[in-house]
Amino acid sequence: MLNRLLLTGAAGGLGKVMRRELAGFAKTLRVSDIQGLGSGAEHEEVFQCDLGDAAAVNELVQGVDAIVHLGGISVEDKFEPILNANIIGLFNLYQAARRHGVKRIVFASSNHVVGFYRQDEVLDTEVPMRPDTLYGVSKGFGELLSRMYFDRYGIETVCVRIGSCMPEPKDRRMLASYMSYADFTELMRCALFKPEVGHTVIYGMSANRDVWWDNSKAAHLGFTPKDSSEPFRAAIEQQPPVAEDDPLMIYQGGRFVVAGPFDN
Ligand code: NAI
Ligand code: 15L
Repeated sequence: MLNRLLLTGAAGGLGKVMRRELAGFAKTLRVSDIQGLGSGAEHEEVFQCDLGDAAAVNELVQGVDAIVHLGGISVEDKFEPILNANIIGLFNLYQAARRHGVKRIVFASSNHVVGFYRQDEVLDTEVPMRPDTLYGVSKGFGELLSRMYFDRYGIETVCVRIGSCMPEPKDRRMLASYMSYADFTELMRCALFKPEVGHTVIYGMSANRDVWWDNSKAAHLGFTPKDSSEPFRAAIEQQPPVAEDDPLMIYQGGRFVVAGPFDN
């Protein structure tokens, strides 16, 4: 068990679930977000701050053993908020981790770093990135930044290219990209407690029937998903048909490949 674990993005969809699930991983769970998080349970410390605020992030990271970093912009957006949260914010986090001797971070990357690959391709974790959005580019930055902090300072990071981690898959594409909360929690356990992880990239998916991603190069994490999108297939196949040329059915990133806004 860790002494103190920091969870960022704790007010988000996945963060709310992890706030509950990670409680057993550390004596103290420090939870953070730019949004309010309530007063906090007995085992929690609550820090509300903007990841773009370097001084606040420095204070946030002080005294923690490890970080599960879910905070940031989680879909396509204008460049400014992505720059603040996902690029400057991530730099602030790693700088603080270096200063305070944090040894391990789990970084919520995204399948959108490879969103322009087609759905009939199977990708391992070393294929060239083909981001589908500015959002995807920012996650690619995070993977590179964490690599540099490992090579220079020995801070270990597991970058999880999360597929679609939500209560259930919402459309045909997510039958391949779905990851259950239980499988995500198990991946967090592997990523936080395996003795050595170095710098590892892994796709975050359940044991789905249709597979776009090959995690063999991350086998040392010992992660075995148990759930699958199959129980949801029948309901999803009842949805209205999707046109063959709809990006939802062509690209791994689905409709993110056409998501705006590029307004300047
Ligand atoms: P979410 O959008 O629900 O949660 C993100 C949280 O980050 C929010 O609570 C938000 O307030 C916080 N945040 C945004 N800007 C911030 C800032 N400047 N400072 C501090 N906090 C800030 O996203 P979700 O679904 O919970 O995802 C969590 C992480 O996992 C995100 O980094 C997302 O990119 C990544 N991810 C999630 C996937 C999923 O299927 N849920 C798929 C791929 C990646
Ligand atoms: C992501 O990166 C997003 O954060 C999430 O909201 C989902 O849309 C997911 O990817 C996806 O590709 O389904």
